[in-house]
Amino acid sequence: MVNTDIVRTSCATLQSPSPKEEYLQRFYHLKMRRRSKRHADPMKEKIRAMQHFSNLNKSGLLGLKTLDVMREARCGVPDVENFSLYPGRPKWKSNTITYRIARYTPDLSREEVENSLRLALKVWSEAAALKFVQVKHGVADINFSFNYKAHGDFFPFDGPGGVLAHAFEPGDGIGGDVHFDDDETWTAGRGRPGYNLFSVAAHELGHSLGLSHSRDPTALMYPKYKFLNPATYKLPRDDTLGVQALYGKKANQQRTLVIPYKCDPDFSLDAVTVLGKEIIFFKNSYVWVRTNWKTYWSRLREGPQSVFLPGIFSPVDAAYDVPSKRAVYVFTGPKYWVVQKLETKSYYSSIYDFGFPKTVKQIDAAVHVTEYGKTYFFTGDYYFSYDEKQSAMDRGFPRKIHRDWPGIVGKVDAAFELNGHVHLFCRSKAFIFSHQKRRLLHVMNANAWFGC
Ligand code: 2NI
Ligand code: ZN
Ligand code: CA
Ligand code: ZN
Repeated sequence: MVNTDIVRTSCATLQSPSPKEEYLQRFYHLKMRRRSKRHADPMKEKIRAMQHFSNLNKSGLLGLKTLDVMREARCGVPDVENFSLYPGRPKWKSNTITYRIARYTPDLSREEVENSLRLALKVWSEAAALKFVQVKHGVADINFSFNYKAHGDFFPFDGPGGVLAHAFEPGDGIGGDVHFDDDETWTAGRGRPGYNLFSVAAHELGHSLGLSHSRDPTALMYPKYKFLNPATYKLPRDDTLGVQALYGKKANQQRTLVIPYKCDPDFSLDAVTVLGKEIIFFKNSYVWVRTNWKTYWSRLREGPQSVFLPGIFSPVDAAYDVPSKRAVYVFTGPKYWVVQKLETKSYYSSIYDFGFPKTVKQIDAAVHVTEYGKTYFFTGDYYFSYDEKQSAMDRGFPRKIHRDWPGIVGKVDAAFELNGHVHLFCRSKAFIFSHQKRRLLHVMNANAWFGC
């Protein structure tokens, strides 16, 4: 949620350093979130978001560099990613979501309100694995209501114009609810003065589902009103990617899972990572897991990737873990996910956070070498060295892979480290290097780990 008057401001220079809160409120929607115990320090979170956007170290603390950026001349449009989710990725636990129309507007008939809202819901349920069920009594996840001025939350409406509506991110109580400003004139068609209810409701529902504003001007979640024709409107690509990141694709859009045949002589991998005592192997959204019980390796466990990494639907390109950060980084295309504790909290961001040039579109393989605190990223014929402590790329990179990793021809599919040995997977082979000696020790079949 954001005030339209903020969005409408044109570029302006902040001359004297304004109070920090004001800056964060203005550009990072500080205060605009539902009050919740989970997000104990909204200020810190907003500082992090701002640091993320400005490519600063995401400490959540106000350092000199951060303060400098805040003082810089800038435009009145909030910084938002193309599509963007709320911090902590709040979402509904079930893909079936209930809604209720709690208060109607005198501007339209009940039928017009219900039709407009139903069509707005359909925009989202056609784009992702979601189902909406209307309830007429009792508790619903999403409550729609028309209100004016102060109406019981901390965001009073402002009379005609300005803010048209607002909505709360998924959660209990007021979470997910959509409020329309009844000082506006609501319409069910076009032409007449006023705002089209379908268009505003479709946008607000994005917030109710867990999407915040997008900076893609063609997106529904772009914070500028436009009339949308309910008969022909289809959710734009940016918003579709956003809602699918939370709820997955509709069943008929999912690729049917083909379990790769692990003992195929041509078997290759997409990604491998170590996680605590386990090694996780990825191929076509399917995983195999081996556990090390000090003296022996457990029997192989396997299953669809979504069982191990809920919410990550795309095939994994690369993955690595940093034991000191208790985190696994999972790469799919230009995005990466940080998985903090398997099954629980994970969030994602852009690979350009790491400092990759824009020519890099995806990562082929990644491995963290604990002893040196370095992570190597392989992409095409090149590799990068990233310093986890400094959160920065090392100088002198990228370098050609074959110059430093003798024996490797072409790209690396997957990589992991175990007991000081770096394993690089290329097509059907695994190359094992001594990291210290920078020497190739031996080569084996990629599926040797599977007992083939
Ligand atoms: C704009 C402003 C608004 C509510 C909805 C919109 C909107 C944005 C994009 C489309 C349609 C409607 C499209 N396509 O209310 C003003 C408060 N703001 C800025 C919000 O974003 N509320 O969610
Ligand atoms: Zn909005
Ligand atoms: Ca208003
Ligand atoms: Zn409200």
